[in-house]
Amino acid sequence: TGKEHWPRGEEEVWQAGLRGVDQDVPSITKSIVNHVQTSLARQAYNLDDLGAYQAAALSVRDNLLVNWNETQLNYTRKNPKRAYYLSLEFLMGRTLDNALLNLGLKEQYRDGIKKLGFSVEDILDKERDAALGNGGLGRLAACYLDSGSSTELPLWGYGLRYKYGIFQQLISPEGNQLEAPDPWLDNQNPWELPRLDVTYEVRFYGHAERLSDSRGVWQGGQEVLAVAYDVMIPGYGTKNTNNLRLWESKPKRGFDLNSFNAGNYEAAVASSNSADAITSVLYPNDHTSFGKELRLKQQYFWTAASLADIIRRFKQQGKPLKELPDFVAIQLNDTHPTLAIPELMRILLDEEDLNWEQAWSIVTNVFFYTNHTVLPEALEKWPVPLIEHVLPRHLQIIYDINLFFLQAVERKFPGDRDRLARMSLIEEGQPKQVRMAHLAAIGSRKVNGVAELHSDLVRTTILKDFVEFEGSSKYSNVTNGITPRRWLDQCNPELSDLITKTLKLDKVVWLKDLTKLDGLLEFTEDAAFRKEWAAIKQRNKERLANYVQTTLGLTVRTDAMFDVQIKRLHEYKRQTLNILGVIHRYLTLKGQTPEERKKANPRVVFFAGKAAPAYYIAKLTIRLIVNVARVINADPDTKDYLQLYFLPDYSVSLAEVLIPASDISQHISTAGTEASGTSNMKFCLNGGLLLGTVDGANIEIAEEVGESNVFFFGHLTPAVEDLRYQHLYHPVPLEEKCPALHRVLEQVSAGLFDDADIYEPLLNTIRQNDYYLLTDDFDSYIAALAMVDEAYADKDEWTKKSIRTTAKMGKFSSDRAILDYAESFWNIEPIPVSAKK
Ligand code: HBZ
Repeated sequence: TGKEHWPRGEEEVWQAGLRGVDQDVPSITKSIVNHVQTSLARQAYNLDDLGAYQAAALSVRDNLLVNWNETQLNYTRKNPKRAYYLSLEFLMGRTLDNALLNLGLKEQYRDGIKKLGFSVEDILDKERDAALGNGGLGRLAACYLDSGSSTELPLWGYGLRYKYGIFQQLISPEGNQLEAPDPWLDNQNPWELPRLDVTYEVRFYGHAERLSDSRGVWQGGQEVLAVAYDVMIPGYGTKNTNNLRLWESKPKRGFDLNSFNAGNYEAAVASSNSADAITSVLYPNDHTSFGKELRLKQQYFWTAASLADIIRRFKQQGKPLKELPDFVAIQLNDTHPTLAIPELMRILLDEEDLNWEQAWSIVTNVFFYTNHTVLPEALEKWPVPLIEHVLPRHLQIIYDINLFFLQAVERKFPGDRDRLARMSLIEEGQPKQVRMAHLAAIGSRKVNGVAELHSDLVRTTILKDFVEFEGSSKYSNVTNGITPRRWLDQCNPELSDLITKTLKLDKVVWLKDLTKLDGLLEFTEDAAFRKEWAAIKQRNKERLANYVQTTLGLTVRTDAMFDVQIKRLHEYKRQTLNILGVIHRYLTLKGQTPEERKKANPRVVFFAGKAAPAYYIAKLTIRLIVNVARVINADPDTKDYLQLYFLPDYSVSLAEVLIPASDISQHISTAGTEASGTSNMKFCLNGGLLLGTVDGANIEIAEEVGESNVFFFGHLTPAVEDLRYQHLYHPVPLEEKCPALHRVLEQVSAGLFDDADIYEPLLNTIRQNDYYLLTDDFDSYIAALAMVDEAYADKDEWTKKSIRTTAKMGKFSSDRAILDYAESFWNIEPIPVSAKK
């Protein structure tokens, strides 16, 4: 009857009070003005761009909430199986522009904002990035949420509401990276809805007792409150608007009343502070695991609150817990949420009274684990004594899981003690450590890597024993994807319009079925189309040059090739190879006569990226880039042919300016080290060509766009192990092995760019064991750069390559990736909000 949803009052009165989504300019301006008047308590005469941004954002949020409410009500009515994406990072960037595009209200808002005396571009620029992530892993989570809503899947995200996101990067005059806090919430955040009534208590420390073989009880210690903040995730071209629930920690009220009563006010306040501390800051380390207690508390706090919320929602249906896997799928984004596995066991055993087999069968059908790296130093391990101290009951459960698991391994491989030691959840040592990837793998229904090569490496290296034990069907691949809404339509509106016009399709159609881009292929031979295509690239280069001019006061020439490498600074990503290549080019130019130089292809090289604050070698690489830039940009002999910029404080918003402006981008990790890479996809989608190694998703991009449209170089994955062995046991002096690189290092050592000696620790990583194979790949890298120059010399042919590249990027939409997770892993279906039941 529908009546059950109107439990009180008169339905008509309720209906009359409900608002819909604003559609026309007058309702939009009215809503903005209302927010200026009441939410901001300001007036037309004293409203600045920031105020206008806030009022516009609040009005957009009202519209999002209409759809969000309808979506959630629809889910509650239909009770479908739902999926939850647990990620410690969501690198969302800005929201306003994206929300307008997804709602299809960009033009109406542009007009309305203009009528109010503001420009939409100016106010979009007032928004701070929500930078709750380090890099690829966090941005992937954000793309997946966009795709989940756009494909109408019942998919929620769960994460933490960090008070401070990734640090702000400053560059000192000497070229050193400095870190400043990112107080992104200081101007209020219109995109979140505090749910102060949705709270859970999360326990730490205390003591655990065993009550029987499998049951236990955990008491005492400290209890902290988790408070929900909801962020609306609008789909593109649909009303479906999913939820991202972020938890904030706060002290449980009255929790330390004893201290207050005893007159110990300060101690009581101090322990309150420690509850707040849990969600105060995002850890800025990618690809390292280093056992900090506060990080462990973040992980448990978030998984415990999220699971409690998921189970409460499931229980509202009144179904028995054994049906949990029929209604809930939980994706673990890397091992960071792995404590969810023992936590769900604890709930089922200790609170719900299930036996071990029942509980383990539920757990292993609910969880799915995505691995994002095979680098040994990045695999998470937690010291046993630390877990014992913070989560004593969970340690007991982990030991029990391990016991049953190793017994099963022993049955299949009797007497193979080495295998047991390799597979154990516990690594022997001082102290013993829990191997989180092993726990995630055995506790999950499926395990996947993020590109074909990477998933193969997962199966054949880090989880080889597990594949042998459990069979290979559990170990799978889902190649990453990116959302074409943000990474084409939003960041490159002119190209998006040209594509729409050329394909003669509604843009909603191709943005939701990106393989439609294929239709551009037939226009590669159309000279007028190529001209428009190239002109858009040129204007995007000018937009970037403008940005550099206004933010850094530097003048970038826009008639040169734009060569871009933007990503976290890491030895495996080999920014060092790139900067040494730049120096090589500089030295070559310096050695030429002015006449010879005129033949050079002018190049502007851009770097951007942050280094983990304690990663000394990565910070030294930044310093080298900055100082090389200082010298070569000032050199009158070469500055017409080579310019170099390090753009500080890389972010999602800066990426949106850089990516559409690139002619060539570099993805040059040592083969076998970059799990996938996703910026490679973004550049290619925007018609930038790729210079890279045969690694990660570069391989699949080349399969799609054709090897003639990418520039590959370097050794292949199977050679890497041997080469490293050679370095250790049969080293060849650098001047023999790679004279060109030797010459470059000599110049750096001699102090051509900075104080002599300052870069010795960095250069020694290459001279000594050269783990990332720069000495093996340098010559082929330089050769590949020369091929790029040669290809770029024929502008028209280059434009054809650019068009062909964009045309063949359909596979890399995150819609394809999320639908693959939905169908092959989660077994969930689209639940369109518009369709009546
Ligand atoms: O995940 C990246 C991979 O390096 C990249 O190849 C892949 O495309 C991307 C998405 O699958 N991994 C990360 O970005 N990892 C982190 O940022 C990270 C953060 C905290 C950690 C460990 C890793 O504790």
